[in-house]
Amino acid sequence: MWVNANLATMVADEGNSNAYGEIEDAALAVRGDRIAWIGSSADALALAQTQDVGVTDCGGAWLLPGLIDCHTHLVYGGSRVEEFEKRLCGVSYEEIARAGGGIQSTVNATRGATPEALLESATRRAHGLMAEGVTTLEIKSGYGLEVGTERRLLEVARELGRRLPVSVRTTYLGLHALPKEAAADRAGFVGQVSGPWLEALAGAGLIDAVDAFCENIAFSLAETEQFLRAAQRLGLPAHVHAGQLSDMGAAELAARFGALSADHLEYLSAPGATALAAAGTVAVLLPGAYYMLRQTTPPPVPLMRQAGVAMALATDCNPGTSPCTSLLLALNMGCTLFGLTPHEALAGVTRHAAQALGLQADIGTLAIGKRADFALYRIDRPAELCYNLGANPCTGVIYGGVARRFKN
Ligand code: DI6
Ligand code: FE
Repeated sequence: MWVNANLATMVADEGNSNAYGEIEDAALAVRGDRIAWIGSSADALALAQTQDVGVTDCGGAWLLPGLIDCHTHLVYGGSRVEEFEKRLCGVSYEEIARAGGGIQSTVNATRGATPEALLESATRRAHGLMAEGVTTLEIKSGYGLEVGTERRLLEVARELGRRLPVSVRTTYLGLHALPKEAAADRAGFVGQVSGPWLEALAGAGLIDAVDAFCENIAFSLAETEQFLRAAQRLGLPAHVHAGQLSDMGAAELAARFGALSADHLEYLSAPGATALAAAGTVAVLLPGAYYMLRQTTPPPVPLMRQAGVAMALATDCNPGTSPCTSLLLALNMGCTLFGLTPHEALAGVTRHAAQALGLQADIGTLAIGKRADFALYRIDRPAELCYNLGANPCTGVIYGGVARRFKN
């Protein structure tokens, strides 16, 4: 029993009078790995008199659902600090990518890395996220671009979920970039990704979903569709990197396949937004990449609001465009750069992030029956999680009902 807390349940309130689902002076009881009861602290203490329960005083902290980072490329080799320097000397992201730098340089470093080294660096990044209250993490492959290395990345991601108190969802980002050895045979590469490689990785139980980078510097609509169709035949849900640098209609394609999410969306038309809303596809906004690339066209948040698109926020943690291991920083940037309200931003790392992973029945809000993943913060009100710039007020993390870190 966790008493003397202020709850932000993040349960949707259409009337918006209590946008965070706030319950002050509240308590929450856990049985096994589930939330069993939510009520007032006074009722909880009375209940505790009659039953044999362990009581923990939260000291007036705010208690939120464990945060969910629903878009990361956490497992990779090497670093791209040199490219960062180049970009600041005036070379654009597209120019670097076309000259064989960018993603390809991380692919080389990743292919050369041992599983132990990949696990070690990914663990450090995961610890950064977890320190802020993240209890669920999506991890994409995509820096192998051949089946052996892609498998290694997915295995490392699964291993991370076994070793750390964090739930990991894996995504096979089969179409991320065309590797240099396939430069003369795009169709052959897309065929392998969509055929034998997908089947082998899915058969090994390594994939929860697939993803493709649909963009003029990456893969076309037709190529993306070929991959999504193959995934659909295997019953795998999809995410799509859509509208990061241009609007090619990737959002509409994602919606047509009933994708869990379409991600980035700096470039999105009104019909695209309508299609996402109708399909229940979540828009995952990634302000870290927008900021690092110094982009100037933010995603059309008012359009998405009007269309009724659910919006999530994530770090996009990757070495090239978002070396970010702070979901709290993404909250702040979602508000300051994209104009999200603090409530929208927080829903974006809880309820809507859960939906972006297809896990809304299990996590993302504080409600009876949901997994007992939650985080405690020393703050005065929920919006403070968006307001702070670089502070970490997280004082406790409870994962599956077990306190992994707690100080009251
Ligand atoms: N969009 C991105 O921002 C990252 N991948 C993607 O599809 C960039 C990945 C990289 O530059 O290493
Ligand atoms: Fe990404």
